[in-house]
Amino acid sequence: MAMDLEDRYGAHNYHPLPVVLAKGQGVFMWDVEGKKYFDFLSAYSAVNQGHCHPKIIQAMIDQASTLELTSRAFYNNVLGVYEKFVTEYFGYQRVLPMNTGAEGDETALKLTRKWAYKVKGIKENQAKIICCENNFHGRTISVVSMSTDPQARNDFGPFTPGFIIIPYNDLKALEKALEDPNVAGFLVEPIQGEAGVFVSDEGYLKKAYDMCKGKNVLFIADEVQTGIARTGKLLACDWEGVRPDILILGKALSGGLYPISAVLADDAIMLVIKPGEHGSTFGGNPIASRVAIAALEVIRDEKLAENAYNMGVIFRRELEKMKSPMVELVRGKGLLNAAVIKPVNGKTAWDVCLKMRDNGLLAKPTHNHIIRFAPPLVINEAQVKEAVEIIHISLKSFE
Ligand code: IF1
Repeated sequence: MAMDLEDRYGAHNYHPLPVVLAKGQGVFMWDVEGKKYFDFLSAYSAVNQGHCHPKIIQAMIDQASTLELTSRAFYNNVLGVYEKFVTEYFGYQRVLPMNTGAEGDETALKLTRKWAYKVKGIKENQAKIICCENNFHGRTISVVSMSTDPQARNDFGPFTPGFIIIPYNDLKALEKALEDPNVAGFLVEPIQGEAGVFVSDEGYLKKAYDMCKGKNVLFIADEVQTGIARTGKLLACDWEGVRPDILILGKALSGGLYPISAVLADDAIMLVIKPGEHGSTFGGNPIASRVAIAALEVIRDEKLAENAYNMGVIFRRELEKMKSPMVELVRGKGLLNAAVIKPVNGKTAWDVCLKMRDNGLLAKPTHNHIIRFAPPLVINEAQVKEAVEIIHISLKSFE
């Protein structure tokens, strides 16, 4: 019924796994028939704090019934409190609040270009931004202009110019691209999510950062998916002690309740944008502000970065112990993991996901042969082991 309705009345821009969900709590979701599942997608890492976290829900209810939206035409009594909180939390001087991750990336691109002209002294319309092959930064025209994925890009041209695309995890290519004096920024995902949880070599981010500094180029990190404790540190860049010049956050900044994104930077960068030059009706609204504070408090109070690290170690170890002929490789950091699936008897990652669904665990394939495993960060050891058992039984059924 729900599937028919979506199929009949919705645009066909998705191909969901056939399961109709009706309820979520912590690491679990339930379908319309009451069947319980482990959530191993976490809404693409938006639900790091677990489904329906009571503290975040309460913040939302309180604010929604007090003051929901003022627009930025006026001040409200919550936004400033959030701005102080979030900047101190991540160690930046300023924040620019938006809604979706793609908007966060767009904001970072605009900020970088403005900075190029106002501060770096690049000639009008000449600024370039380096990005990486197989990136995923969202769905807007400018963002897909950076994409190398035909599905994301094809037939959406003409594209926004001004991007240099280099291979990910390739410092030589970066060095060469940085020779262009019109380069203003380097935009990178610390771990490439859509590409199939592709973890860069140790030291890549730090060296890339240093190379950017050497050329007065902004290092811009898209931590929309990797940020907020997912990889076992608050930010994935923390693994290499890199502090991005511009930091983009989204998804779990709200714990999944609401689209909230943020761009963080210091004065010298952020203040190049003046009143009227950028914004959003809903960005930084009172509900979002309160929800984001609560969501970040939960991350800190429940030590979710630490838990993500510990549970990730156990998860990868247990998955590798299975020695399934269908699992070619397990990779990831913290609780952002993927298994590369080798088809057996014509059965692909999609079939494995259907089988896992039948056995009570929800995950989604990416690129036909990779399954992403990213449960909410509140998962405990017994639950990790139970989930791995479900994965094990599911894989075994194809042998
Ligand atoms: C979809 C993947 C995940 C992102 C990074 C920005 C955005 C995303 C690093 C844009 C969004 C999503 C959106 C989701 C699928 C998804 C995804 F499979 F494509 F790769 F998470 F892994 N930067 N990622 O990962 O954020 O505008 O969507 O809020 O359905 O398109 P958004």
